[in-house]
Amino acid sequence: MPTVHLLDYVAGNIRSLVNAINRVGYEVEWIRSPEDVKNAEKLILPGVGHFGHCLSQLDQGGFLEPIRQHIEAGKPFMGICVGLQALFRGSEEDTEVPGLGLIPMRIQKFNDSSKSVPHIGWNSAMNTGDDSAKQQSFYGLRPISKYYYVHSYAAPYKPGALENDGWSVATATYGEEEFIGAISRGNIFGTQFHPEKSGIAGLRAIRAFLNGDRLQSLAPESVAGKGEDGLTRRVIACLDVRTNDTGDLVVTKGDQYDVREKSGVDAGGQVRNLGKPVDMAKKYYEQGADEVTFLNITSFRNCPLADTPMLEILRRASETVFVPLTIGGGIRDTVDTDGTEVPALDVATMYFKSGADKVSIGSDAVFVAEEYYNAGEKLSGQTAIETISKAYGKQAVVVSVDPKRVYVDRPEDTNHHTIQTSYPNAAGQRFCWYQCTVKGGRETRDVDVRQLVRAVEAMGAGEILLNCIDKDGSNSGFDLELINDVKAAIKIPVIASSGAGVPDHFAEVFSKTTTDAALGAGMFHRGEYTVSQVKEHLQKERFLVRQFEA
Ligand code: 1PR
Repeated sequence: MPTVHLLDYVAGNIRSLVNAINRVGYEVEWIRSPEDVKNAEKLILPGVGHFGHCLSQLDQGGFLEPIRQHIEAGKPFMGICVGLQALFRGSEEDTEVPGLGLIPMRIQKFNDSSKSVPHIGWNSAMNTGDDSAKQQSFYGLRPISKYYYVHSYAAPYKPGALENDGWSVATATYGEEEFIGAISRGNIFGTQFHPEKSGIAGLRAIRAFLNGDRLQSLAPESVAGKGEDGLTRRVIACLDVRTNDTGDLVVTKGDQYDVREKSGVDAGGQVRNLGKPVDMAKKYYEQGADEVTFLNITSFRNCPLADTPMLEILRRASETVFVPLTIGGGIRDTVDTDGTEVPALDVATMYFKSGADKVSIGSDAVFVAEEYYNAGEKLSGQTAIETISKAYGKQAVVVSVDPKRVYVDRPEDTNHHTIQTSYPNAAGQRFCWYQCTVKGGRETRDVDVRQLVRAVEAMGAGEILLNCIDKDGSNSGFDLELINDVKAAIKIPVIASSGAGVPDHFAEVFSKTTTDAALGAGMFHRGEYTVSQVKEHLQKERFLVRQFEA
């Protein structure tokens, strides 16, 4: 197998990039010292987290100058995400830390006054320039394809500025802002998106870079059928995973979080077994799921952390699933079976190294939100959310919320934020608040969902996975009132979850709320609908979705 060199300094999910490189027929050799850069022919610089952190790490490790020399020598270089940003002069994210300065522009933060930031999801990389430039693609990028982005900072696009300097540029639009999605000149290729997480379209870009296929003519139908720019609606498949009564790790699914069978041969308390986690993740990827989430809904108390079965599930899933993987359950400060105290950051690191792109924090987020308010809304800097977000970037930290409705006669009857609901309870009460729960809904806490999401946003969470215990497994559609209430309270993206039963529920949640993504579980696991059917329906209803490329 031919080789490519990969810099080993980064935190984050490097495993998926290695898997993607292997998939297109190359082997990875690690760069562990600045000396190794000299031996590299093709070099990839991945980057996650903060611009300043990445660039300072590279600088302190003595890598910056060898990288500059590699590029100046005309050898193939690819920068991914912060790896692309490193090519610029600097970034608003850390004004003190300089970039490589090959591009005399600065990276800027997205404007969050009218849209969620970070920008998370599938967006375009469309060639700029005149009509003849648009007939060509660089490194296999296609106008009809979508690519996975996750970032708060980007290079704003200024027409002609880079093209006049010999660069090929592909852009994407987020809200009112057009930014650089990919650039290339001579031996340099940079992508703001993550090609290793962008399905077949991303693998095509990696293959083209490694094979040295810089420019290709686009097929006429690709040019004519130029895709629609902008962020797509994300459809996520969720796998609740736990050990069943015979000790096997299975995908299960509850009704209002109760996962035991109530009818059929297993009636009387067996855990519902809906399939094997890795096989099901692959199936949903092949159906066009934009992300796959695994929730470990029970903790593996008797198992040393390093052998947690979820790690193996992630390792195996990331070999075949080239879209983002989220893992939730048990992300908190932990005591291992031998008595060793393991901070949440180390637990998360194990998951990232095994192929996770994001970790999802449930119960621990509620406990730390309580402490945050008790301390007068002061950050401690020590919570799992803060430490993981600081090390890996906020896009890597999801907070999973498990709220349920508490009805009251009047808003004055509670200290919590209430909504007037169109769905009164049996007693006719027309107001409710959403109470946060922990331990898979087993225990309620004196925190409402608004308090929770505001606290975790302040701590550096990048996204909210918004479940709803009342709706879970009901097939009656999402809780639109809850979603609108949460969306109005925060800037970070929200994933609507719980209640999807038919494809039209996805169309409904996207038209009646401003949710950023929607998640389904039971309807997919029971084989009632496929992810592709949901996407076809969304497309029919004129929502922009990512087409699955075979
Ligand atoms: O508290 O950090 O260890 O995390 C535990 C995680 O496990 C949390 O994210 C919590 O939501 C989840 N969890 C715990 N118990 C259950 C359970 O079901 N008994 N599952 C559970 C949560 C809810 C969704 C589900 C949607 C969609 N599952 O993930 O997939 O409701 O379902 P539907 O489309 O079929 O309606 P920690």
